[in-house]
Amino acid sequence: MTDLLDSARHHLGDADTIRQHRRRLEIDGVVVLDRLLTPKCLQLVLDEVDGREDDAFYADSSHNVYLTDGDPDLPADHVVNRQVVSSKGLLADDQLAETSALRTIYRDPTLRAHLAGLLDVESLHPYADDVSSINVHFHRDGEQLGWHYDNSSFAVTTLIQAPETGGTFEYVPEIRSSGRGHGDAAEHARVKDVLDQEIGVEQLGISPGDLVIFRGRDSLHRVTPSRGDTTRVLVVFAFNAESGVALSASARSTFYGR
Ligand SMILES: O=C(O)CCC(=O)C(=O)O
Ligand SMILES: [Fe+2]
Repeated sequence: MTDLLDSARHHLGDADTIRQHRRRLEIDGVVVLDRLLTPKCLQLVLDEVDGREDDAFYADSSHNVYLTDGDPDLPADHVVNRQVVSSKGLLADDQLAETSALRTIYRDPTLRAHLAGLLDVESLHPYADDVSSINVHFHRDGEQLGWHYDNSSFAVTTLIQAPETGGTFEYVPEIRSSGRGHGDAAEHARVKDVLDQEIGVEQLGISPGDLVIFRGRDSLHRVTPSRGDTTRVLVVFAFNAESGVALSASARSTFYGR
């Protein structure tokens, strides 16, 4: 077990703790292991990514909440066609050093077993491509991630550096249970209410070093615009329940620009 993680704080690998975390994920759709990354680890990651905002890929794209092309048979103001803005930048896996502290965390067998247990899958595997497994997101002043559902059934993230203000993770739990497609009329009505700010949304209070496990395929979520001179830095650790899964060429082009 790596000493970059405060494993004692969260009893990583302990069967009872895994059960508790699994239950919390089922009920809330999210589990936060606060301060799992040690201060030393956070400093190592900050040193590694310091000044690398210019190496990142900024899609500066608009998209619908489903991350699809929409439906030309529906009106432009239908939620399937309504566009939100995402402007954050990202460093892909192959832009990170082989010796990165993030790889040590990603490969740690105790953490992986803990995550597999709480996600109720047999084991977790890296992506079979050179871009997806570990990503670093930068949100500079004014940058944001618009409302969306994730393509993957779960996400594992860690905030490395918070902006001065903004950059808040907001979500609406369990807004659909299909996990795929453009949804039905009831789901469209709920999405419309979120986009029109007609219903309240949850805000996840997180600090640097917290590990977040989130079910993003059925919960609409976004990151509000960051404000100030301090860049929001967030790491996404992407896993698969099966081995050999690689990103499609079109998704690679959309999310990584190559
Ligand atoms: O930046 C975050 O906190 C969430 C990132 C996210 O939702 C995503 O990468 O799909
Ligand atoms: Fe997401």
